[in-house]
Amino acid sequence: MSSNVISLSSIARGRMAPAEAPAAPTGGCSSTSCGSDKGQGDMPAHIWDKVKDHPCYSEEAHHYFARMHVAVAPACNIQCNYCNRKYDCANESRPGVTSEKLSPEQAARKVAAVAARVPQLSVLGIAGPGDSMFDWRKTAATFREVSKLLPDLKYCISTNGLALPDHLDELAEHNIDHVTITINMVDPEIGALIYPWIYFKGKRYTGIEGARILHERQMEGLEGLTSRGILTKINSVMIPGINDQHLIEVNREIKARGAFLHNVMPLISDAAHGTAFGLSGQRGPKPAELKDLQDKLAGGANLMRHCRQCRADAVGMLGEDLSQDFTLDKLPEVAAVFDPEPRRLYREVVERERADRAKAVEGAEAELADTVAEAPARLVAVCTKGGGRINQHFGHAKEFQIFEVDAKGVRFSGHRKADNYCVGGYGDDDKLDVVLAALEGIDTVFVAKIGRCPKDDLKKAGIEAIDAYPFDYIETAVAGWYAQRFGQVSETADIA
Ligand code: CLF
Ligand code: SF4
Repeated sequence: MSSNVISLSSIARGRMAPAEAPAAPTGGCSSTSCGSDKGQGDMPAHIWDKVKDHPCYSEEAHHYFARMHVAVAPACNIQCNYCNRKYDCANESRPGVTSEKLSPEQAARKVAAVAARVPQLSVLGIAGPGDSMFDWRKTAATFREVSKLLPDLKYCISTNGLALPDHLDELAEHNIDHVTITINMVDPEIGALIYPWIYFKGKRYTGIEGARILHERQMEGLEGLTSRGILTKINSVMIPGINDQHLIEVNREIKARGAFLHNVMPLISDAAHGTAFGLSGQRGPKPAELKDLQDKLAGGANLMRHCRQCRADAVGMLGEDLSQDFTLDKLPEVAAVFDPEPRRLYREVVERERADRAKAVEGAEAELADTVAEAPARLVAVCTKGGGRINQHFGHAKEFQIFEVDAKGVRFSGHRKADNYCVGGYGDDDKLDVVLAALEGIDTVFVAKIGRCPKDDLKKAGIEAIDAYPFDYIETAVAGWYAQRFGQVSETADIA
């Protein structure tokens, strides 16, 4: 292997998270698998080709590939009750962090700089901080500028859908084959509780009338995308007491109109964000409520469960953010020259790693097939920084990935954010409390390594930390552990 090949085995050994892996020295889902962790499955080849390197459209791809957003679209044509315009678009980014607004030319320079340092970069998304289609001129100009510099990126946009029907044909012209529409309702009466107003064709509409126009435009946009073969993901913000049960109907309607993926995201609500919902005390859902709803949606439109609600200027693998390394003041004045070699080499390594992991998953499933079919499903937490492996120290985990395991297999279930426990080499008791809250309802956590004190602290809280599978594939380790516990009828009798 040449010296500039990026080795995933180094990622596997936990030496670097995928997006930390340096570029080469040159400077540079049945209907299946979209959100699936099993790769292509029975997905048609032309669809797989579109999603296999997209970290949001393929759960498997998010172990290997990174996305970046450029904040070029500040204006918006609607008001959502979970948004404060001082902050980023809450549809596609968490509120509370202001982005640096960029011109299309600055955005292109930033993309070139990121691509030169992050060979995992596969997707450029425009997700605000307002609405990417209301601000269509800037969005289109950005894709135009970037395509001059980097020919191999996938393009992706996120929109509230109001302006979408006006630009359907232009999407294809710009090679944008992934579009996200945020659809929180298909019933304007519910919509009126979420959207106080919209601005459409030079006029402001409020209440049910505004919500009806938005709904009709969203459906028209979705149908237009489907008929053009553009993959569409639907984001829905789950708002307890307002649209939580209604999202089952939303899921049905979007599936009927050809949506590829449905991403149900928890409302983030805090009075400090100054949003209407935050100020009125509207709460977001608990992790268990979100999971219950997602479980009810199984069998409908395919679900995405690995969304990180990233910001409108996010850079890196999902779950990490390198945006502060690429602020305007740190960008070169002239765009970096595109060097395809590190990116090509990285993809070669990923293909080998994917094949290896697929074999490991098959082996894990075979092992689970020998376990007792009635054994209870278990949720476990995993510390990982990519590559589908248990390769992170407990103290460094800023989030836990959650997997569900039973005799049928090991399935990704979601993630839970937690402050990392270890600060400057020492555990921090306050942060341990945050970690324990994040692990609510989970009694087993897989780690590459853990100190004796936190291990004892977790034990006192009823959580077992397992460090017997460092750097193994998650599925192999979790299946091995589960098979050991539930492999014999006599053993399962006393284990809840
Ligand atoms: Fe960005 Fe969105 Fe494209 Fe992904 S994010 S525009 S589809 S490239 Fe991804 Fe981020 Fe979730 Fe969005 S994790 S908030 S789903
Ligand atoms: Fe805010 Fe986005 Fe809603 Fe516009 S569409 S109001 S920017 S959350």
